[in-house]
Amino acid sequence: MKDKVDSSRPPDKTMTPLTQSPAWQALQAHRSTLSKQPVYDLFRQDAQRFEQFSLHFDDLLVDFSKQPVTRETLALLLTLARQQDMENWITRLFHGARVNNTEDRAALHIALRSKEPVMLEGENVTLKVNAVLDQMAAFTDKIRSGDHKGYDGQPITDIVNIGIGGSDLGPCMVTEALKPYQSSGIRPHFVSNIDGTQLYETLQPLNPATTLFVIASKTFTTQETLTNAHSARNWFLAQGAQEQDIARHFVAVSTNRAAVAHFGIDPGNMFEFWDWVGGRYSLWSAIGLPIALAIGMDHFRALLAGANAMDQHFLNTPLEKNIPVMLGLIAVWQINFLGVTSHAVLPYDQYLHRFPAYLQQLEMESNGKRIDRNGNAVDYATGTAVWGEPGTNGQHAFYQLLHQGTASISADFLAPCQSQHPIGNHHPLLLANCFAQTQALMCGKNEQEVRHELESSSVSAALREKLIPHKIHPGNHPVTTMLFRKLDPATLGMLIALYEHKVFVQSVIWNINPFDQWGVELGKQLAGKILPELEHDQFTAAYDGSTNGLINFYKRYR
Ligand code: G6Q
Repeated sequence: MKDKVDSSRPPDKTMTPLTQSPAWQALQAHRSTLSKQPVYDLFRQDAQRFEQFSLHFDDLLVDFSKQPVTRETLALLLTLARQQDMENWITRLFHGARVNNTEDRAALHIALRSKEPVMLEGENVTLKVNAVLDQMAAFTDKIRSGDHKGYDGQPITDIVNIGIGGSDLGPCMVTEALKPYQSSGIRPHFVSNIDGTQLYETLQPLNPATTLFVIASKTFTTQETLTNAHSARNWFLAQGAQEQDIARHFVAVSTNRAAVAHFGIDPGNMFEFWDWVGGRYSLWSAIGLPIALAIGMDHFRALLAGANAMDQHFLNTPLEKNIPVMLGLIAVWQINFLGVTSHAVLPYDQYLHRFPAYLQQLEMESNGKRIDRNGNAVDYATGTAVWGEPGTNGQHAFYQLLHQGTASISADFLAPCQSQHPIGNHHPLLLANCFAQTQALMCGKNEQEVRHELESSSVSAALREKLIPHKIHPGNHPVTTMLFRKLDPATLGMLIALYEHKVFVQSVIWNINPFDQWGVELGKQLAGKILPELEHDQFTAAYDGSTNGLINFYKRYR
């Protein structure tokens, strides 16, 4: 068994500098005083609590007044942030320092949406960024206007993005979220899974003569993507297209020009990005090509502008008014001091239905680390499981666990004030549910309230006493609510950048590198080792007992 991380254990000489530090210890002591106070009581004590514990930026409101925090908690968290040199880390991120220390490179996604020149080791990378944006604009215009014709002279009607992880989740989430902005009639599709079922189901209704494939892979070596890309090409040729038609129907997005050429795509049909763009931070780069093809370049640039506005807020706002900083610090409070192990993302906007999956990667791949920047094991939690579904669906499924389960779960509720489709009273009903859930999670329902409710019902006295414990809701769950005017490209860009920076803030507190992903690399190696074993019919005894058993069962029944 691996050592368990326990942030609540008493001080001893094996503790890391972080958990030994005065700021951490002060928060530890503060926790024991606060845990007895229900959050709704804090509203009674402080009439200004909502104003004091919420932040505005443009048309975005972030309300963390329902979080179990006091002014003292925030002051102690800000002391922790200063102790961990937060301002300096933010500056280093924006100035192209090699913050990704294990891969010895910068993480300069902010340059992809910057209006000002961004320097990386003496080079103005904004020039390269703008050149690729111009290339994307020209191509997008040709496809959307119908000027680019497929091999039989018809315009393109369908785009299939083939990529996985960071080369799929961001573009797919944004394309879904901004569906109302898709005006050209071009239909986007996303294939990520190596399971042939996804490729089959996607291609089956498509006409190869009007389909454009975007092969998206930073490395252009990823097994899933290359396998899907080869099969897509075989399908394309098997349907009657010729080798020379590939140039009109396949483009690549990558950092690896040689591998793109080797696959058979003319590097002239390649959209470049760079090693200082991490996969899960890449939707702003050429990896966003399917977004631009779906919604047009003006909307794509509005998405970038929204992200840039949040970047400027993050870089220039004092820590106590800085939304990503405050949300990151509150997450640290929940995870390291309140024992939260799981985080629900609950968008009350159907267009955000892929947002939880996107954030799952952003948060869990970035901060799912157990070794700090100095190579030492941590003795504190560095993240939670992230999951979620759009409201109100989740209310009829897993919210029960949030309200009355034993697990300690935090939640972000997100909702637009304006619906893209204001049908009847759907939107007020949707938001009534959103507000009611955040209220119930904070206030709960105590014994007195349950008793009162049952007394005014027809339930017998005997049954009433039996039911009371089952109907009590403890409340005091850590909830943040984000409201915004409407889910438009700029607002979405702002929201995504907010979460990117929140994840970075947490990593600074935890002294970990959020920009590498050695666990993902391990997965890429392992499948390659087993594959040769599946290419013959002899039973194997080469692995552990379970793995042998699984392989041999498969061989028997395939
Ligand atoms: C993201 C990760 C990972 C990556 C995929 C696809 O930050 O590194 O999700 O995006 O493994 O990699 P390629 O783009 O290189 O195919």
